[in-house]
Amino acid sequence: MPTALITGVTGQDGSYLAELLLQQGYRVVGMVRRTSTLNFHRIAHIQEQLELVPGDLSDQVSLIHILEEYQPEEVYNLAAQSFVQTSWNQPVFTGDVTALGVTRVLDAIRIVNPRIRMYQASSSEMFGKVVEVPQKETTPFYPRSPYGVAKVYGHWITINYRESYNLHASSGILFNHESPRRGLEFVTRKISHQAAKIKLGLANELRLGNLDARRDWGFAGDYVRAMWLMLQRDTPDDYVVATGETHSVEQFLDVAFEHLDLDWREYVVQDERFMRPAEVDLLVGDPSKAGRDLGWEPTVSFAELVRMMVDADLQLLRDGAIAV
Ligand code: NAP
Ligand code: F7E
Repeated sequence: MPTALITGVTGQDGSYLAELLLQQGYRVVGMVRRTSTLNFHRIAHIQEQLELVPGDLSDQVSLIHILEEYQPEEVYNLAAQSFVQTSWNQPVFTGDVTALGVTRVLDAIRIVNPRIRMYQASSSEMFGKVVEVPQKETTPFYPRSPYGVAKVYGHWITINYRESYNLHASSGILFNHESPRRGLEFVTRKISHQAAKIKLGLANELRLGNLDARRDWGFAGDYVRAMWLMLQRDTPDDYVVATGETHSVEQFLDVAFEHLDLDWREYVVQDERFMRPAEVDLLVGDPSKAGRDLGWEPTVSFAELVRMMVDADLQLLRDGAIAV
């Protein structure tokens, strides 16, 4: 039975990837950081099948110890300070975890067992102020936030360790991917959750920033499959993972509110607090390399994704569960 280590197992992607690896027969070790309140809600349904181990991307020693103790064949580095807006408030912390954290993981692999295969969670935010449409693996980066800059560092240090030490390290340049497990601060979940509250009479407005931003939004459950496929290849490489379609925040609102027989224009209030110091206006990926080499393709359309999220939030609220 192969062993996989997931950093960021309590996050959106970590939970879907853990499910996938368990289905594939892996022993799944999840690294979790110590928090004063438990935050295992996304993995509660599979917690019994996981081995959770304390560690932190800012703590090199913890990474080395985990690799020595569990001897994984595969490491999926999903942990990061992943919220773009917060990266302006905490730029140094974001750099430490999201950028240098990658070096710590790579170096732990180099020291403990350089045969371990590693996945790095790169991001379409690296393209930022895009210089080419659609964006592909060869498109130059122009990050527009401390988060984007940190991810560019993580991307290049992964390539550097691959070339310097011959590590089997691959980066997935993943475009935005969402699900009912998305954090409430991201725009898609913020919309689906607040729209559901409005429908149920629990709220009467939705405060948002820039409605014109366009993103290539896919379903997280599809995207974790691409991560796994990358590590099954003989040769490590980098892949864009995207749907190839772009939609604006306004179009997301259209589908979400229409699904609830509501008109978002009656509820949405534009709020300066949610505008960013520098915006990424348009992202759309070209996933043809992932299709060709990995046989990967998305299975959930934009409209299906929006409706899935709205339905899940309606259910959550009707059940009286606390949204997290
Ligand atoms: P997420 O829901 O924010 O999860 C982030 C995970 O990282 C959480 O488990 C978090 O733990 C953990 N973490 C944060 N700081 C840590 C630290 N110092 N040490 C150890 N763990 C730490 O993010 P996601 O959406 O699943 O994304 C997964 C990865 O893909 C991230 O690296 C993200 O930047 C990247 N990415 C995401 C997207 C997307 O659209 N979702 C697209 C491209 C790339 P806590 O639960 O304790 O906070
Ligand atoms: O913003 C606009 C906002 O925070 C999307 C992360 O997973 O994907 C994610 O980063 C767009 C931006 O995601 C609000 O200005 C308008 O243009 O949902 P988001 P993101 O910044 O694209 C990438 C690929 C990652 O790698 C990241 O880890 O929506 N927007 N009004 C708003 N955004 C938020 N959050 N809140 C608003 O009220």
